Amino acid sequence: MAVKGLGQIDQEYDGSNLKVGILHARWNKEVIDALVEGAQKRLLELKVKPENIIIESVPGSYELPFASAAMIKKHKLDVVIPIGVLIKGSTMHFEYICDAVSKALMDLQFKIGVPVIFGVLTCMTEEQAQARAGLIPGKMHNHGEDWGACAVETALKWSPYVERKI
Ligand code: RBF
Repeated sequence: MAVKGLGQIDQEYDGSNLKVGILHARWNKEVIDALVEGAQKRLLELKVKPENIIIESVPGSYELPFASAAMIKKHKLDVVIPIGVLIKGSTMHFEYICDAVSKALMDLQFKIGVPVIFGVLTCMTEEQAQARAGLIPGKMHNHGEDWGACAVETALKWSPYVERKI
């Protein structure tokens, strides 16, 4: 039994009244595609309607915070899942982007009053990223699935705007 990870959710949530955004970066596309697919799969399992899952993209992870804010407003989302894959290179770029993006996504929730899930992998190697997207058989599961589950639970329990729609 694994100690790390999301573990069982405390109930099967019904996301049929939710509008959910998935905003993904396009850097490290193989891993991104698997994570987006995992998030989408879990949202559908938790009854989010296909027409209420809006998927858009940005070039890189650095663009995620600003575009997340715009996407929430544009589509009146209940929750957004920004998805990015950052892999350490030979310069300090990685550290600056990881730091700026994680802080901006955290801050955005308080500014905008809508939950923002942290769907950003910050990996030292390509293999770490592939493993966390479920792309290496027998290693780890697809973290995109966890982000889908987090989005539904957090929006239903905590999003201030959800009740109006039910
Ligand atoms: N974006 C990512 O989403 N993941 C990366 O691993 C990544 N690495 C980058 C490395 C360098 C040297 C540069 C210049 C950009 C990188 N970006 C990466 C793109 C970045 O998030 C952003 O799109 C650009 O810096 C333009 O604002």
